[in-house]
Amino acid sequence: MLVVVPTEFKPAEPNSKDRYAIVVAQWNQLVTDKLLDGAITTLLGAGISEGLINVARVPGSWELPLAAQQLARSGRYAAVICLGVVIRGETTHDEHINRGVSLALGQISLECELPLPLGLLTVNSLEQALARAGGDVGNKGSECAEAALHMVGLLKTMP
Ligand code: DLZ
Repeated sequence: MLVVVPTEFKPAEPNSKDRYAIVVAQWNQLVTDKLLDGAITTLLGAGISEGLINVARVPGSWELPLAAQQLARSGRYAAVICLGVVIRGETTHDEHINRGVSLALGQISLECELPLPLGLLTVNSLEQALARAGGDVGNKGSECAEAALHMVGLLKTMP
């Protein structure tokens, strides 16, 4: 039997005054546009108005961290959602991009004390990417927006 009831931090409801940034890569735009749609739809569904959602398009996933860092440091945003798609090719470029971008975004998140959900699809094919952008495996852009809302709300309730 549970004798002690622990205090659990529950995410606060989304604040309709919070501003959200989305950085999205233009490489594989067929897919990243769907991720972007998913993220925006989820934020709108949570009561965040269109005017408080800012989008920055960068050339490729490699450029996500620099743009995300500038937005995060501005202090204007509750979270910066990062979206990109890296498809494995004949060389190991994908591994370098994936590792570098993931590490950099993680560092920015900790340094800026801001949620930076990682919506970087690291896939073997376009089919796998499409499946994760509104197909059989859901929409990772939408999931990132959910993660952003959750973390923003959770951090508000924690010391
Ligand atoms: C160069 C490159 C390659 C080969 N593949 C991808 C990819 O699959 N996904 C992606 O988002 N970006 C790719 N890029 C572009 C790099 O991210 C970057 O934009 C360029 O190297 C310029 O810095």
